[in-house]
Amino acid sequence: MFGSNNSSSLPIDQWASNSFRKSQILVSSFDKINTPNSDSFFGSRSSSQAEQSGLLSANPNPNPYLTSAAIVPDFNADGKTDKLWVNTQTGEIIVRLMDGTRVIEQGSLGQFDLAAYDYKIGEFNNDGKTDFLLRNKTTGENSIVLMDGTKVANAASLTSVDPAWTSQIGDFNGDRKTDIFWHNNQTGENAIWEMDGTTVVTATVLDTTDAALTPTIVDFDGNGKSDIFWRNPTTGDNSVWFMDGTQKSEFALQSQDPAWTYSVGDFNGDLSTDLLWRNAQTGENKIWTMNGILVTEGALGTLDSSWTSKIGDFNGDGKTDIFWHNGTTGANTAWLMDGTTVATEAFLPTNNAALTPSLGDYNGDGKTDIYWRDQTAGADNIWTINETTAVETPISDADKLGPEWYTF
Ligand SMILES: [Ca+2]
Ligand SMILES: [Ca+2]
Ligand SMILES: [Ca+2]
Ligand SMILES: [Ca+2]
Repeated sequence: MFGSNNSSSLPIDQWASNSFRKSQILVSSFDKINTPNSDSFFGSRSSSQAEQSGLLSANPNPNPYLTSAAIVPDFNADGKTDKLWVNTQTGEIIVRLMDGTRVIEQGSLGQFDLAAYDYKIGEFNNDGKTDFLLRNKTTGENSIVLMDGTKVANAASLTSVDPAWTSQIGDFNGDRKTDIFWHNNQTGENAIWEMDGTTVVTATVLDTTDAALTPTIVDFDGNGKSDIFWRNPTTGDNSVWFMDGTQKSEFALQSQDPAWTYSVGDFNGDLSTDLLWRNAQTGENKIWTMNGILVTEGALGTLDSSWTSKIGDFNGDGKTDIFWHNGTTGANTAWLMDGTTVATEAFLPTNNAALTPSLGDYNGDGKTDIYWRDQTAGADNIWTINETTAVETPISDADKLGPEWYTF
């Protein structure tokens, strides 16, 4: 299954399904893709590697975790986060290029059977523009779609992989081209495809893990090559595979009670992935800054379960900050982080609790902004953020999208 390199040219309208079923499954699965626990985090790009590649980001933020087109959608490589929208009635997916609070261009990727299709974003050819890995979860078919602005530059089908396998993206050999990590949730089997554009360069089977373990892509040693963090959510045991291409070195990490869940960021700005732990029962939060397998733990304030977190960088210093939104009251706050401590707490305005936030740097100034989606009325607005202040600008009437459209 993993041994062949079966790329072939594939017009975009062939992999677009003609089934237009409305699907709540889509919405929930896309939500899952966008929760911090399942975000794929890349090996970071050191400045020297970036200089060597000749592809310094157009965004001034020093931390690639929030500027890499492999992680944050940027289809035209201008350093400004772009937006993906999905129509849950027709299955159409569109790309909107953003410039601050304006939509500067829009393009359609076609219509998909939303119950079957799953996507991951990545950057498979190192041109600084976000690409897609599309997977049909029903048939196991996969394809790569290389983007150039709102246009498809190239698309190719890859070898099919049985639906029991799930994909995650990383860069295991540090060549700044997204690779694919495959994990079989039923058997614990694992594999890596090292990619070059639409070509699978190598397909390597890795050791099988206990099927109870869940993998997350990280870079705990900050060497620009993705690692795999393994957690047993039942026992609380943790371990890591440090990767060098498809070669692994396995180490145990300290365990953490199963009541705690985690998301990833880089809270001290050293380009090694750190973990934000949250205990939803007690509301406790804490951070592990990672240096290889060495953990520095720091406790943060307590927030009850009506609060959910997303990561950004609101002062543009390269240290990941934490945005908290209260889904019950509409209250918002941001913790500007310095390692394991909250350097500044920004008490942001309260808004309608029904609005859904999505984070990105839409004006490309290195500081994360917040897009507020009004799913009912379509009266969306953007908060352009600078440290602890937010300036609100409504999306123009011409760019309003109806309630069947979801963004992430
Ligand atoms: Ca852009
Ligand atoms: Ca790679
Ligand atoms: Ca770090
Ligand atoms: Ca910004």
